[in-house]
Amino acid sequence: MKKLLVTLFLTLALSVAPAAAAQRILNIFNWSDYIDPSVLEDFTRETGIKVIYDTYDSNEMLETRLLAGDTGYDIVVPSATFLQRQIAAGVLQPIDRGKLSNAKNIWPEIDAKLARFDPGNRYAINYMWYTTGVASNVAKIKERLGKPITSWEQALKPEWLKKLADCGVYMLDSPEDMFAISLNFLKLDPNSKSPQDLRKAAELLGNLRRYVKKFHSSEYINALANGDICLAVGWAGDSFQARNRAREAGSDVDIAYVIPNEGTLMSLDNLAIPKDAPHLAEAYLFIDYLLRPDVAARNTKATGFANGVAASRPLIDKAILDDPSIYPNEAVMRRLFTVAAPDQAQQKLITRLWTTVKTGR
Ligand code: N2P
Repeated sequence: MKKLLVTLFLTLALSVAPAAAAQRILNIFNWSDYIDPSVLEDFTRETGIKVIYDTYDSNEMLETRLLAGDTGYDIVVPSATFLQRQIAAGVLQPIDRGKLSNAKNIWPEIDAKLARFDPGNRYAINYMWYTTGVASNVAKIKERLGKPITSWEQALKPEWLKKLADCGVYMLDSPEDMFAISLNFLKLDPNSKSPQDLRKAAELLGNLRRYVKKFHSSEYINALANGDICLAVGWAGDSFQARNRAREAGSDVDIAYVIPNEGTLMSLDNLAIPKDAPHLAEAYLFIDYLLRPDVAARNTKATGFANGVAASRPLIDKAILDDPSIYPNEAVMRRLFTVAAPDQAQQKLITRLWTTVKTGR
């Protein structure tokens, strides 16, 4: 009898104990190289919430998961154009800013830019914003072109690019970026979705394929830092990370990032919560944590990307804050444009043209 009672007690205790001590969890799906890893550790230390952190390097990859439903993620970070489509598709849930004590730190001008994609700022909060430009190995470019990169010509014209093919060229595997900069370079509307214009851009890009070592959206950071490539059409912060990695390794590789004269695409990446997020309270806590000025400043310092928290600016190194290729000033801002999301039919054409650009088929 006594034995039975003990067994009963143990069974009961065991069935209750795990629930009482249940570990709080947060599942995050974010871009690679896009956070200071110590921010995640500190969040866990402060809240006891365990973070499971997965990464991607393309909006297409995220969107496929979101549209398939039931991602298991609590936080995702789509770029604004994709966000717009995901809101329409009903795969995200509204964010109640009243539940975020740090919502007051949100940068109003950036929030207004985001509102073009998320009317009323209902579904997302800006995380980082940035440009698409040209990162290059200063010494190798000087040697081969005789001058630094200043224009899209040097990246998008075969006469120039062929001089760099042997030292390695990467381009983003991101049709949104590549079509927008190509249309702009061709003096067409960078936002154009007309099949005729898109075909012209695809032709321009297809003619460069033979000089491009790889279309990829994250490997270029290390490839630049290691001196394996000398030019990448890439994103601002990633280019600064390449420069910093080379410096930290004590190598003599120097990486420059340029917003070409003709102007470029400005994009916004944003915190959003999938409709079926299993850990909603934890997601809110994390968004609120990222909106703390000190945390946002640390993420900018680690990634080289400008964040959406206005109140973080006094805490950011002057070298970063005063660098117009990270925090564009008025003059640079005038050369930046944003684009709208393509509809489904337009997206289909873009995807098909992009495959042809990359493979020739
Ligand atoms: C982070 C890249 C984020 C910018 N490595 C592209 N969304």
